[in-house]
Amino acid sequence: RLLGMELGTYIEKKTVVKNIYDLSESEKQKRLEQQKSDKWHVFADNEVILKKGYINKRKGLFARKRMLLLTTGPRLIYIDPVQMVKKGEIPWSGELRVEPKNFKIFFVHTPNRTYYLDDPDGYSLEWVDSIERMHKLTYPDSDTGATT
Ligand code: 4IP
Repeated sequence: RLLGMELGTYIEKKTVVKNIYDLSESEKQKRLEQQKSDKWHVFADNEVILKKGYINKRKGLFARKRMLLLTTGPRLIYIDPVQMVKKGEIPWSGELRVEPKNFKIFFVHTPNRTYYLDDPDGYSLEWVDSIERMHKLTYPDSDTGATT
């Protein structure tokens, strides 16, 4: 009985989380209005920020600390938090695939490049989950979205 209740709560939570990403136009406008006070809003190109956080992006020998934004669109935008300038974007496509390595490290595979990212706080699985959800919403017929 307890297990049944837990399962019910779990399914309910999953549904709620899905709705957060599948925003209606009016919800989007409301969220955008609230977001204007967010210092990262200017980088989001008038899209709703669904998830944000500091990650280290490795390229070659070195890793750079960046603020990563997942927005409706969907887009994955990374910003230099010291200079406060946008450094780039991870390109979205049906072929984008996200792969967790451990609690800190995750990869975002795109046709031309694999992005090596690490979340120093150890929430890599949240990133993987969020990106996969957005991928499934945007490319419902794609079967390459998940490796988990
Ligand atoms: C840079 O290394 C940074 O990692 C850049 O990241 C990266 O660009 C560069 O790769 C790489 O050479 P150094 O800072 O040690 O020179 P960022 O743009 O976040 O600053 P991207 O954006 O592509 O990861 P190249 O190959 O893009 O130049």
